[in-house]
Amino acid sequence: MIVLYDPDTLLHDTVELVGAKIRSALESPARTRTIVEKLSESGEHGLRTIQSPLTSDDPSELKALLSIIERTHGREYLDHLKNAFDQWRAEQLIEQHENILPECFVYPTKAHSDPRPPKDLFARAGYFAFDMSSGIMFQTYRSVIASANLASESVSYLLDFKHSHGAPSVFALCRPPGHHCDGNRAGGYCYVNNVAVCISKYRSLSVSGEFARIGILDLDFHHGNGTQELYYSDPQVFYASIHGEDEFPYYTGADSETGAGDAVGANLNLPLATGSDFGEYMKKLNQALIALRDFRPEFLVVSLGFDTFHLDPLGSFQISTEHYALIAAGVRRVLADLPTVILLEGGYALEHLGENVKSFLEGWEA
Ligand code: SP5
Ligand code: ZN
Repeated sequence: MIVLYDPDTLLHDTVELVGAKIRSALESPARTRTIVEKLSESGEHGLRTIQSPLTSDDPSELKALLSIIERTHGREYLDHLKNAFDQWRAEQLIEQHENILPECFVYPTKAHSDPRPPKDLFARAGYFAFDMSSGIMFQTYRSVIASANLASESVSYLLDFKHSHGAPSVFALCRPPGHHCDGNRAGGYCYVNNVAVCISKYRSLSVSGEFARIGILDLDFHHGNGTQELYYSDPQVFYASIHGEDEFPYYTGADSETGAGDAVGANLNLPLATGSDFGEYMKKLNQALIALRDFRPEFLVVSLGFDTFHLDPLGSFQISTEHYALIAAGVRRVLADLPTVILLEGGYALEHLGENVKSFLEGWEA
């Protein structure tokens, strides 16, 4: 398996609120560092380092990536991610390692159905976010672009058998993750939806283009509200998710959410109760896999979170390191040889994250 990594993804390093205290976010650069260390140790996992188009001498690379990202995300939103920190710095003297967190969230009113982004920087941060876990620090945009580029490049590798040696799967060490954000809102540590980047890139490169049937399997502990939102009315994209019930992001993820319009039936939520064990998890996984197989996709994106691990600080499932190999093998058994991009989402048990990733990759390749 080819594993793609970009050191620029280590630059974003933000904070979150726990109670009334600010602490370093659990979604930290150390996550990717420990995975890279683990995979380098064993050597057999085809780790490749990619250069971000933001640091490339060729400006057309960045332009091409932005045109892919802009199929999903609004330009005003992207400009906010890019410029907010520098605007703050221009207004007042601030420390390099400060963070912009939202002051006021946008909400529906009887007077305005389409509120505009406020001028005030911190109010605008609330307009373009749905929670407080998506701070903007001075290097956030660089990592967001590097992360999206890994997603985009993984599709290029997949479609280029010269690189992939005929093995139709690529794993991208994306960071920050993506599945919680939609077109105009950051949240849950996510800023650009990397699954959407993969899908737009696939549509731009593949022979079937806009007609491609695409499956998404979301295995993060949290429901991928952003990804669901983006494809909820799209009959060409099937979204299946297994996640904790009544957990973050709280307002989506019920099994009654089945899609809209022509896409009714192309959205499958499989919530699992707090504390669910591997046996219960595998029942839901098999349901998701059969639904995906029956949809007959030509391309699969896996949103892979390791916050399903029994020791994860944000999860509650009872999944162990060895189970990840069985989960991966289960996916391969039902969806054998389907060209697949796997994107890293959550997973916060730092001491075990490397071995959990390794276990998944071994199960995938077995
Ligand atoms: C990508 C990803 O995994 N994002 C997760 C973001 C979760 N942020 C909210 C964490 C709130 C934890 N509150 C504890 C309640 C446990 N029931
Ligand atoms: Zn998660």
